[in-house]
Amino acid sequence: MKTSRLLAVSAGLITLMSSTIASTAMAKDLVVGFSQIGSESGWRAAETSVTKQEAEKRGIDLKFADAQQKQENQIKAIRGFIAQGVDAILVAPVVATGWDDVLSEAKDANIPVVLLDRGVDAPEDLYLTSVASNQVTEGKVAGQWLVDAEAGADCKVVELQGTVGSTPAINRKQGFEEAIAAAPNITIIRSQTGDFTRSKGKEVMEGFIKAENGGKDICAVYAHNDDMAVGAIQAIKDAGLKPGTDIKVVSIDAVPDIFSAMVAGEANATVELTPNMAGPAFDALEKYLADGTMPEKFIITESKLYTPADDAQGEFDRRKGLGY
Ligand code: GYE
Repeated sequence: MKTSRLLAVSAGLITLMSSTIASTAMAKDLVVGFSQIGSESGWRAAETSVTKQEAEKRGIDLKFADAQQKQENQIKAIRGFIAQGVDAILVAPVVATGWDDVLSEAKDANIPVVLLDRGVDAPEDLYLTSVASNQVTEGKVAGQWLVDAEAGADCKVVELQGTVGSTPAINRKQGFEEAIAAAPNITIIRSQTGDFTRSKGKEVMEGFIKAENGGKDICAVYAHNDDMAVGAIQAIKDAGLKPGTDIKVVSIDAVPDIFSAMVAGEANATVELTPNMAGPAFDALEKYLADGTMPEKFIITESKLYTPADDAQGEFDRRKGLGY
């Protein structure tokens, strides 16, 4: 307390009141860097737009960096944010490994990092909190839906995995396998990555169909996200089969496009994950930066199953209304 209280350079000449300085400091916007993965899916696009809206609502100055799917770009962006001296960093980590160094650099610079929607294989003290769904649960909810839908009938499943090495791909596979372990009638006959994109989902599904008697031996497709499911639906139609009936379609995300597919009778089930990961992340950051309140290490969002019986048209409209 000090110079800021009252600065008198020479009596009566220049006086700066501390209150002016204090209110200027209070009004300073939080500056938050956000290293986003890219725009591989409809869910990702929704998360980006919700994050921007949330920042704007709270007067947060968001520095946005699109990594175009590459971890090296994310690491560069994070180093850039550290160099700029941002107040905090959000990162949606494309893959699980390889983060220790850059997260340690942020920690040494005293900049809290919040993980959004995917996890990392790194010591927990390198980030403030992680806001994500329980992806094993998501896989289980999807698998349990199929177990119930197929009740005892033989069912051969093909699986479209997410990005190799990402936590949602690893965990959604595990959860689904755990759910169907109790149902010997359900087996996964093929599994390959479609990188969470619509185009790769379609391409890989075409290969599965070719390899499995023109698709006639496939009972269901399990896609780790809705975009790959939408691609698979196209491949099934191109093969002259009916998605939703000849081949059941179950996926994860609950984006508007999967609800249109449900309305058309072409998709059977999806598990919702909210694109609003930034809301809880900013809540945690604002408290932490104000008075040091430590958030929970893992903030887990809900995983809810939707089927066409849940007013698919209404769910589509509701999401569109939110700007997804
Ligand atoms: O499900 C998928 C996306 O990381 C949980 O990434 C997220 C996943 C989401 O591209 O659509």
